[in-house]
Amino acid sequence: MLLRLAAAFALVFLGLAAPAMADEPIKLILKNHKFTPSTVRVKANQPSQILFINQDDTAEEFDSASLKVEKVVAGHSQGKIRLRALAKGKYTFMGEFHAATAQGVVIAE
Ligand SMILES: [Cu+2]
Repeated sequence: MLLRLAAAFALVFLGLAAPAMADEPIKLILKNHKFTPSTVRVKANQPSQILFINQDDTAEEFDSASLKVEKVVAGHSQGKIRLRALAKGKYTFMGEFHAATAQGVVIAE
Protein backbone atom coordinates (compact mmCIF):
# COMPACT_ATOMS: atom_id res chain seq x y z
CA MET A 1 0.00 0.00 0.00
CA LEU A 2 2.71 2.46 0.93
CA LEU A 3 4.64 1.60 -2.18
CA ARG A 4 1.54 2.10 -4.26
CA LEU A 5 0.96 5.47 -2.65
CA ALA A 6 4.56 6.40 -3.29
CA ALA A 7 4.18 5.40 -6.92
CA ALA A 8 0.98 7.44 -7.20
CA PHE A 9 2.71 10.48 -5.69
CA ALA A 10 5.67 10.01 -8.02
CA LEU A 11 3.31 10.05 -10.99
CA VAL A 12 1.64 13.20 -9.71
CA PHE A 13 5.03 14.86 -9.33
CA LEU A 14 6.07 13.81 -12.81
CA GLY A 15 2.81 15.23 -14.09
CA LEU A 16 3.51 18.52 -12.37
CA ALA A 17 7.08 18.57 -13.61
CA ALA A 18 6.09 18.18 -17.26
CA PRO A 19 4.82 21.75 -17.83
CA ALA A 20 7.92 23.16 -16.11
CA MET A 21 10.09 21.21 -18.55
CA ALA A 22 8.30 22.93 -21.41
CA ASP A 23 9.48 26.25 -20.03
CA GLU A 24 13.13 25.20 -20.02
CA PRO A 25 15.21 27.69 -21.97
CA ILE A 26 15.93 26.79 -25.58
CA LYS A 27 19.65 26.30 -26.10
CA LEU A 28 21.19 28.44 -28.81
CA ILE A 29 24.87 27.76 -29.44
CA LEU A 30 27.25 30.11 -31.18
CA LYS A 31 30.37 28.50 -32.62
CA ASN A 32 32.66 29.78 -35.37
CA HIS A 33 30.34 32.81 -35.48
CA LYS A 34 27.32 30.73 -36.52
CA PHE A 35 24.17 29.93 -34.56
CA THR A 36 22.95 26.37 -34.00
CA PRO A 37 20.08 25.98 -34.43
CA SER A 38 19.69 28.93 -36.78
CA THR A 39 15.91 28.49 -36.58
CA VAL A 40 14.47 28.69 -33.06
CA ARG A 41 10.83 27.68 -32.66
CA VAL A 42 8.80 29.05 -29.75
CA LYS A 43 5.15 28.98 -28.83
CA ALA A 44 3.26 32.08 -29.90
CA ASN A 45 1.50 34.29 -27.34
CA GLN A 46 3.56 33.21 -24.35
CA PRO A 47 6.95 34.28 -23.05
CA SER A 48 9.92 32.04 -23.72
CA GLN A 49 13.58 31.91 -22.89
CA ILE A 50 16.74 31.28 -24.86
CA LEU A 51 19.98 30.20 -23.25
CA PHE A 52 22.61 31.78 -25.47
CA ILE A 53 25.81 29.74 -25.21
CA ASN A 54 28.81 31.43 -26.77
CA GLN A 55 31.48 28.83 -27.52
CA ASP A 56 33.66 31.26 -29.44
CA ASP A 57 36.72 32.97 -28.01
CA THR A 58 35.26 36.41 -28.56
CA ALA A 59 32.20 38.22 -27.26
CA GLU A 60 29.02 38.26 -29.33
CA GLU A 61 25.90 40.33 -29.17
CA PHE A 62 22.56 38.64 -29.77
CA ASP A 63 20.73 41.43 -31.51
CA SER A 64 17.21 41.63 -32.87
CA ALA A 65 15.26 44.77 -33.63
CA SER A 66 12.03 42.81 -34.15
CA LEU A 67 12.43 40.97 -30.84
CA LYS A 68 13.63 44.18 -29.15
CA VAL A 69 16.54 42.28 -27.63
CA GLU A 70 20.22 43.10 -27.37
CA LYS A 71 22.44 40.97 -25.21
CA VAL A 72 26.22 40.76 -25.14
CA VAL A 73 27.73 37.48 -23.97
CA ALA A 74 31.48 37.12 -23.45
CA GLY A 75 33.47 34.35 -25.14
CA HIS A 76 33.05 30.93 -23.52
CA SER A 77 30.16 32.22 -21.49
CA GLN A 78 26.39 32.09 -21.57
CA GLY A 79 23.41 34.28 -20.88
CA LYS A 80 19.67 33.99 -20.68
CA ILE A 81 17.51 35.91 -23.12
CA ARG A 82 13.87 36.48 -22.22
CA LEU A 83 11.47 36.80 -25.10
CA ARG A 84 8.16 38.53 -24.60
CA ALA A 85 4.96 36.79 -25.71
CA LEU A 86 5.22 36.91 -29.49
CA ALA A 87 2.49 37.03 -32.09
CA LYS A 88 2.79 34.28 -34.72
CA GLY A 89 5.52 35.16 -37.16
CA LYS A 90 9.22 35.26 -37.97
CA TYR A 91 11.68 37.39 -36.05
CA THR A 92 15.22 37.57 -37.38
CA PHE A 93 18.25 37.91 -35.10
CA MET A 94 21.98 38.19 -35.62
CA GLY A 95 25.27 38.26 -33.85
CA GLU A 96 25.98 41.91 -34.32
CA PHE A 97 29.76 41.53 -34.03
CA HIS A 98 29.86 38.89 -36.82
CA ALA A 99 26.71 39.64 -38.78
CA ALA A 100 28.13 38.19 -42.03
CA THR A 101 27.76 34.65 -40.64
CA ALA A 102 25.86 34.85 -37.36
CA GLN A 103 22.24 34.93 -38.53
CA GLY A 104 19.09 33.25 -37.31
CA VAL A 105 15.36 33.46 -36.98
CA VAL A 106 12.83 32.88 -34.21
CA ILE A 107 9.59 31.39 -35.44
CA ALA A 108 6.62 31.84 -33.13
CA GLU A 109 3.85 29.38 -33.97
CU1 LIG B 1 23.23 45.87 -31.00
